[in-house]
Order: sequence, then structure tokens, then C-alpha cells
Amino acid sequence: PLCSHIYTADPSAHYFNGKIYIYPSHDIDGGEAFDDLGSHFAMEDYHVISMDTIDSEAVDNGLALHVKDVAWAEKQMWAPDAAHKDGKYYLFFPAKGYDGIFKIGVAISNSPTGPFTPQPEAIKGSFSIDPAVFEDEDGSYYMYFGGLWGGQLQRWRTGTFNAQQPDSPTAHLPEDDEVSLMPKVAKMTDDLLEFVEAPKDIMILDENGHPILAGDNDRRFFEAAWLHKHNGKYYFSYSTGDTHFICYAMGDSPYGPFTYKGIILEPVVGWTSHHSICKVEEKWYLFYHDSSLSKGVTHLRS
Ligand code: FUB
Repeated sequence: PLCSHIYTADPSAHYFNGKIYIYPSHDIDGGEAFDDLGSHFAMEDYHVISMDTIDSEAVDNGLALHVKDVAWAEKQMWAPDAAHKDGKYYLFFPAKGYDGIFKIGVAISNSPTGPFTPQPEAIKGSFSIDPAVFEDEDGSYYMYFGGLWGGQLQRWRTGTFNAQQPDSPTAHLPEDDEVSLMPKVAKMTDDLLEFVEAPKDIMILDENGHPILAGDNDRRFFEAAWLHKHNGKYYFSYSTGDTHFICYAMGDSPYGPFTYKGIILEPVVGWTSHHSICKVEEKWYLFYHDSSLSKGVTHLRS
């Protein structure tokens, strides 16, 4: 692992001003019981990891943001991402509010390593988890997000939060022969603090142009959205969750549709798989986590 003095997961890597910055979750054992809604992922803060080059030591830059400083958030600071625009750095992060509902927030800094100052409210119209913010070549920024089970995406099928019981990870999911729950995308305002539009579904299609079905567990979206662009093509990559693959799909627009192409990463040690893909100078790198350092503890990843 790049870091072994703390547990880190969900590494969102960026190459800003000739240096590598990784925005991970900071895994801890918060003492919560293990369940399929991910209550044991009880993270409270973020640290930014930096590397001068791909071969350099990974440096932990200390506390970048703590949940106690985020007015709207109560707990579960899950997978974050970051963006850079006009000399400012933006940390995007999901957290559960005091109502038990995941939203996505943004915090700002003059430095890529923070500390970051959070906005008083979550992004209007945001929900669920795992934000990934992509800057297109025309200077537009888009946020991709969503996650099933503990990530609550299945509760937003009608556009508002469905609070109906049971609070089970598999309640409210589509049937196996229905279209799978798709990840969301929204273009961001120029100041990167809000969405300019209501989030839309991005469609992941099979080789025949049909939407991937909910029962297609080896290919359907679960969490860990990421978007990168190479030679004019958009690559949407994601985790299949309970089947533990990182897959990719390709398209011609940041809004999709994306056609499923294959597996990038086979299952790793641990339950979750979450990655990012980042170009450093002329080479592309896959950043990911596993639970080998903790000898397989699901929520202590590196
Ligand atoms: O780190 C908490 C959650 O686990 C993330 O939000 C998911 O992507 C999974 O890695």
C-alpha cells in the first residue's frame, strides 16, 4: 500500500500542477456493528495524500476536513473526490445528515491538501454517495454519483427519498428482469458549488444497445463511479458491488450512453472495490484499495 500508518480507501487520484494528490476515505474502526448497509464504515474525516512523482513516497498531509466542522453532516464521511479550478481546490464528499439520509457536500481550500472549509449546506438536489467530478476539455465540470444498498440510491427511484421500511439493503431494488439502477450525472455551476440541472441517469448498455438489467450482477452499476477521457472517448468505470468487479463502459458524451466493455480489476481482498484512473505525465494509472494490510477486515482498507 501507498500508506500503512493509517487505513485509507476509495482513492480519487488527480494530477494537479505536476504533482499527484490522492483524496481517499480515512478508514477507522468506529465500533459500529457490521451490517449490509455499511454502518461499520464510520469514517469521520479526510486526509489528503500527495506524491511528487509516481515513484515517490506518499505523504500524509494531515487533517483536511472533519465531520464535526460540517454543519449539515452527522456521520459516515464516505468516498470523496476533488477538483481544481482557478487556483481553488474543491473537496466533494458524501455524508449522512441528522435525518439519516446521504447527501453530497463541497468544501473549499486554496491548497490541494486543505484544510478545506465546508459549505453550510449540502449541494441542493444531491443524494446518495461516491461523487466523482470530471473536468471536460471545454472547461465544463460534471459530477457522477450514486451507490446501492447503504448508499441509498434505490430509495430515490421516484425522485424523492422513499423512507418506507424495511431498512434492508435489498428492499426497493428493481426486479432482476427490470432495468438496473443507473448512476447519476449533473453538470456543475461555474463556481462548482451547485448543480445546474437535476441529476440525470446515465445509461449503461450491453453490446446490443439494451440497458443492463438489475439481475446482471456481474455488469450492473453498484457504486464507485469514475469518468476519464482518452482520445475523445469517455470512459465510465464503476464497481459491481456484491460481485466485486471494477468494470468500464465507453461513450461519446459525458452524459452517456456508455456501452459496457469489460473488467478492469478482478475482485480484491475485502468486500468493497473502489478505484480511480489518473493520467500522470504520459501514462495512465489505476489507483485502488484492498483489505490485505488489515488481513481482510472489510472496513479497514489501504
Ligand atoms: O468507503 C465507504 C464506501 O465503501 C464507499 O463510499 C464505497 O464506494 C465503498 O468503497
